[in-house]
Amino acid sequence: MNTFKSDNLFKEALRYIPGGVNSPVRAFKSVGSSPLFITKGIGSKIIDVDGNEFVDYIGSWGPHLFGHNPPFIKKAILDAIENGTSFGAPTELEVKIAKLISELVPSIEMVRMVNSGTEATMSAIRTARGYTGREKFIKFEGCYHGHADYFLIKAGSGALTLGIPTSPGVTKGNAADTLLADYNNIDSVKKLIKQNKNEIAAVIIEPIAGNMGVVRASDIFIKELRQICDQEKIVLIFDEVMTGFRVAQGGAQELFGIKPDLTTFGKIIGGGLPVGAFGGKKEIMEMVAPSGPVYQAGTLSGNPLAMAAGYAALSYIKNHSEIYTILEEKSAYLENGIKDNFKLLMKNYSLNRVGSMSTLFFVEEEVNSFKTAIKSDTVLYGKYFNEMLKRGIYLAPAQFEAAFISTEHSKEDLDKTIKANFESLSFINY
Ligand code: KE4
Repeated sequence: MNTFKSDNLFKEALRYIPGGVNSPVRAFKSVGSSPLFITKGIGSKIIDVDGNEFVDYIGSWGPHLFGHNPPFIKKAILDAIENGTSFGAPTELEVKIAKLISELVPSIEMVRMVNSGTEATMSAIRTARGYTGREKFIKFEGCYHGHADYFLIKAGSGALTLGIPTSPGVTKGNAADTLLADYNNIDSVKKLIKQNKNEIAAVIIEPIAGNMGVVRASDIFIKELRQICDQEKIVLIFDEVMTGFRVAQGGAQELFGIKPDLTTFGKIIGGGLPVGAFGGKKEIMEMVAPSGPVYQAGTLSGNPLAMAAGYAALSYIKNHSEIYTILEEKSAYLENGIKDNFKLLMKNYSLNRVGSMSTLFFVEEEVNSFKTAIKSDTVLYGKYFNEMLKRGIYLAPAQFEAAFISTEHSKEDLDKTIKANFESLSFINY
């Protein structure tokens, strides 16, 4: 595979940009190769500067539920740009998207738009602190909620991949209020609550983790978490930046049948443009300025272009709930093909999937916690990644991430992936 132009661009990028990338996980650092510079995305494919075409399972890390540059989102953006890009003033579309989100996700009585998942989660924590008057919060080891200081304590995603789950630059003061529990372990939560009675403002969780690789919380764990937060008057925050509108029309909370107090969103709600959001119970959200004292702001929050793209995406989701059946069929087909390969190769790797997000862990035991996820052989994952790339399949360049299928992934794409998976697993194991 010719990577001449990408290699040269990467050398130049390293001169001007830390690590040559604008987000660490893109650097291919943990898979031992150099990143490809992409020029175009269309449907299920991406094309790099050297003309190589790949079946894309990153989908910009989750936003592209409908594949790259779907015509209906492209049209919405082009129509919007005729009227300008941003006014710094309220627009009708912001009211419409807020209403639509609350229709699709019943726990959302009010919602505030922001510009990234990180802004959404940090604002949700601040709001929970303002609402309860308490300062501490519980997160789970291996979950990633963006890069606000107090989240970068044993975080997942790129922080875990690069071996910096607790980042330098995060002060002791900031870290002091972050309490760490074990995913899927309710006793670890009870212990922290006992030790910090009436001091905990919130519990934040990825109800289906994507940032330690895909690990689904158990129904009983989520149910007990809801019960404990009710008893202790702790704000339960579902971080659905990745799962929102991905795993179901109403997100992970629809699958669990559990209503959190606050939910954070990102990725899909921006239709490929920078958007995040946080919302939930009216009595909590009315704490947010200017209706309440908890300050939160953003120059480009709710800007017309991003709202046009996001509203087009969410409107399609509202009017075409059948896409989740289609995504499930495609994802199950791929899962079954890969598991058939495991049988042929007498390998018992762990393939975790919820809807159209999945992770292949290179460990031969069930992965249902952070402790089992990190048993995965990341060196073998790196070899697998590069073999799949040679065969035209573009996976996450990191073990502790999710792969995403879009409505545009064809049977031909999936068959090509199953074949490449067999050949790659054969090659790296022998
Ligand atoms: P952003 O600030 O990157 O928009 O969102 C942060 C975030 C919050 N919560 C969850 C559950 C998330 O998955 C994310 C971001 N996800 C990563 C992928 N694992 C973004 C990719 C990257 O960091 O470049």
